[in-house]
Amino acid sequence: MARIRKVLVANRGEIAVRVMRTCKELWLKTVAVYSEADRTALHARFADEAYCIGPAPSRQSYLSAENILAAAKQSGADAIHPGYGFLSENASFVRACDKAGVTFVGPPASAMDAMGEKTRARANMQKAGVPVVPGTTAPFASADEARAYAKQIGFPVMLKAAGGGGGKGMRRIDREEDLDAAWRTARSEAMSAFGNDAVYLEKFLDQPHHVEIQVFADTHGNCIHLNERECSAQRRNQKVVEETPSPILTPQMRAAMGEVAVKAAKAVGYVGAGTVEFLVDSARNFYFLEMNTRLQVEHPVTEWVTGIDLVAWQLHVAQGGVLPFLEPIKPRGHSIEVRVYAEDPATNFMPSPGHIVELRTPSGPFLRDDSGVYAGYTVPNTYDPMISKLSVWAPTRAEAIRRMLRALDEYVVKGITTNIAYLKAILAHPDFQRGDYDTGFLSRAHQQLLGAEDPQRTRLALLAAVLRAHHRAEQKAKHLPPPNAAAATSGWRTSGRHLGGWKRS
Ligand code: MV4
Repeated sequence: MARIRKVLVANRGEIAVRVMRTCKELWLKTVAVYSEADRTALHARFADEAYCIGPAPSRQSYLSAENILAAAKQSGADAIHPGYGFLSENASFVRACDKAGVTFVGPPASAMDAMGEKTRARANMQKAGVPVVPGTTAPFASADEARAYAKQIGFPVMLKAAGGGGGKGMRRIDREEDLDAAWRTARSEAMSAFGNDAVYLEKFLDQPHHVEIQVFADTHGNCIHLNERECSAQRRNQKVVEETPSPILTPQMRAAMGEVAVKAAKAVGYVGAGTVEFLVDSARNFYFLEMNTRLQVEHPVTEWVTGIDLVAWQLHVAQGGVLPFLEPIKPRGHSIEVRVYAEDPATNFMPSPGHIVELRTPSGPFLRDDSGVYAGYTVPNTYDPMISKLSVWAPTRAEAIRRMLRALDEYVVKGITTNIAYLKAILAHPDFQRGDYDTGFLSRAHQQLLGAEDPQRTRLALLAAVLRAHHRAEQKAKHLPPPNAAAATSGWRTSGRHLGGWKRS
């Protein structure tokens, strides 16, 4: 494999900036691609060169293999790093890169094919002796076939899309009479999410833990694991807080899951950074769920406890490099990551794009803020509203929680609404502090977490009420009708956002 000199990062936001940082440290030239909505985006400014690859919609820009490869050709980039999301797990994009003679920094297309179709992945894992969640390894031809199988393994069951993971098109079915409706909705959701309406069944595991193992393989047959990440703090199948080590893993479980994850990666000829996801049930049995054939959003927590720059390893392996460490790495300390979103928990987490008037990000000992935004930037409403990831390291879990709370206290974003207060409430919650939480935690604690007062918002709400009362009194004095009653009580006004904040379109 040829030596890489210039990397095109086919992504946007925090991950594009993060990948470029490692490229710069390795003396590699960097190329950004951006859509018309991202003209002022940080990643476009950060790179040595930047190319517009199309209009705002992802399908016409970040998901356009043709436009991305045209930018690679025009810039003379000899490698493409896909980040996560977009084309990062798209086997036909890998084949297009191979054909264009551009190194794809990631696994071969064959490994993506083996793991991308979830029933095939499960069949491959069963063959490799990897324990999978009890269920089928082929899609059903009809609802009747699904019904017969569900009655055989017993309700509740989980109907899932064979075309892709992440919870899209997933439906829990508790009773036989619910199956037909679930069958229809799951298939239509799967079709719109993956262009494939095939569905299969698994036995439903009640409020499992979601624990994943980082694996890394080179092109010389070496494959190791870099321990686990606990990802059970999820809302609507979206990870919110991740940590390593997992509070529920024993050393024996860690060794067993690591060995199984390496077996899974080797079984599909994996190369590069990958993540094997497991569900862990209440009896602490673990089952293969799916494999993500990309670098994950939450990779920084693994970097903190191992001291490894995973993107540097990706670039090293993409040029035929041998894995630098072949014996298992002994991670040290504890790391936690939180995802900071431009969304408003008070309005059911509606995205809150808009102009960032003021931004003060946390800093200090053993803290990292992977951000895709800056003061003065306008967060577009076209893409995922995650604006940054905050991660910390400390010798113990308790110290890591304390450090993260200190960091979140420092984090000031004005002009848009974020989930920072919600994140603080999670870290301060007794169940989280005890390390006793599963995938049902955030929904069980939902009201408590939203209710946690954020002093800043309280002050703004009080100010809003005073201003409104003053305005009413003025209107009355002038014998004018009171302000529009509806507007005065609409949801967003009490959030204080109307005080120079962003107006909802
Ligand atoms: C499951 C499950 C329980 N039983 N499958 C979530 C998305 C994808 N990663 C698979 N997921 C799950 N699959 C069976 N058979 C529980 C999850 C799950 C989850 C489900 C609902 C809400 C949040 C969740 C977080 C992690 C895992």
